[in-house]
Parts: sequence; structure tokens; C-alpha cells
Amino acid sequence: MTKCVNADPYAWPYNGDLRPGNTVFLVIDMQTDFCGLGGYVDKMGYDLTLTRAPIGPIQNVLAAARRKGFHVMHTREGHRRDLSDLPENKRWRSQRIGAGIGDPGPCGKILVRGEEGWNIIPELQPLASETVIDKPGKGSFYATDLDMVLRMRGIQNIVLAGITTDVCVHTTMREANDRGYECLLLSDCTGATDYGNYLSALKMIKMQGGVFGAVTDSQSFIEAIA
Ligand code: C5J
Repeated sequence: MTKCVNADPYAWPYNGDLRPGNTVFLVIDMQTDFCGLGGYVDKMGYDLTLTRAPIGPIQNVLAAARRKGFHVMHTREGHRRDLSDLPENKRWRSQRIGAGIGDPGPCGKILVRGEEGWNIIPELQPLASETVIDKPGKGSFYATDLDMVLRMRGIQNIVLAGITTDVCVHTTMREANDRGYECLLLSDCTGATDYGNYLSALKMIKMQGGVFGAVTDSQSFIEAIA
């Protein structure tokens, strides 16, 4: 029996094989540094309402996915305490916008593992049984064991959520797509520091017949798995 989600530009997944066993809900970088007061994004001066908008919809999907027994995983962007995995140019760019990675801020050292700002926000805390992937870059596959964990569990489909749409979410979706995973982004479960970039990022996924996968919203996904 095939099971699909009503999505754009095609009913997802392409082969109708949507099951808890082969599908993960992947929540990207819902950390204080990206959506909390005093974190990295706040220090850069962006409007936090944009990156906080997905919190409620992600909570709804988390509840539904957990209830139905889907795999759930989370990622955190952050660097080693000695900053040995922080490229010099990434540090330089962050310093020039007033939020130097590794520098002290209101939530501890910016984007450093173990600091307050690096934590996943309380509203979206992972369960003890859920895998958390720590990544030094924007993509969730680069310098991590995410691909290995997904393959060990027989996961073929990735439902993406988190922040920011145009940076870590998009990079991860592109990396996953190139590895043959079938990807779906939930439009109200993601946000960017720039609303125009958010809209463009959604549009880019859907071009060329779904060049990186498909897009739907949390309600459509929840209804499909109910
Ligand atoms: C950024 C992210 N935007 N999680 N990180 O630097 O998208």
C-alpha cells in the first residue's frame, strides 16, 4: 500500500513508501544561539520572531511523529572549546558583524559546544532516545556520522525542519538529496533571518520538478501520518 503526503511539486515521497521505520523527522539547529535572546543571531541584530516562528509547528510535528513511532533526530551547530574545528574565515566573518564565534556573549561563548547558547531550546528538547548530531558546519553531513546513522537504521526519507531555511536547512537538504535520500521540507517548521531568503529557499527546492525534493506544511504532514 502506498502512502504519500500532499506536497509541492509532487506527492511525497516519490515512491509512496512512507513508514515510521524508513523516515526521520530531522530538526536542525533549534538552539538558543539561533532563536534565543542574547544568542548568535540576536547579537547579529536579526529579528528573532522570524527564527522563533517555527517553534510551535515543530512541537506539533514532534508530538505526532513520536506518537506514531517515526525516527526523530536533532542537530546542533557548534565548535570545540579549543576552536580547533573553526575555520579562520568563519571566525573572521562573525567578528566583523559583531558576534564573533568563540567570543563571550550573554549566553556564554558564541556557538561553542557546552555553552548556554549552544543548547537546544527548552521547548524542543530531544528525548533521551533521540540521536543528536553535533556539526561544525552548516550542512549536517559534513564532518559528522549522520549518513552512517541513517543508513544503519534503514532510513530513506528525511522530513526537515529547523533554522535557518537558507543556510543550515538548505545545505543539509542538498547534501541529503545528493546522497539519495528523499527529502521533504515543512514550510512552517522552518525560518530564516531574512524573510525574502526564506521564500526563495522554498522556491528553489521546487524548481526543476523538485530538484531537492518537495515542500509541504506541518498540518499536511500530520494528517498524512495520522
Ligand atoms: C547559520 C544555521 N545561519 N543554523 N546557521 O549560521 O543556519
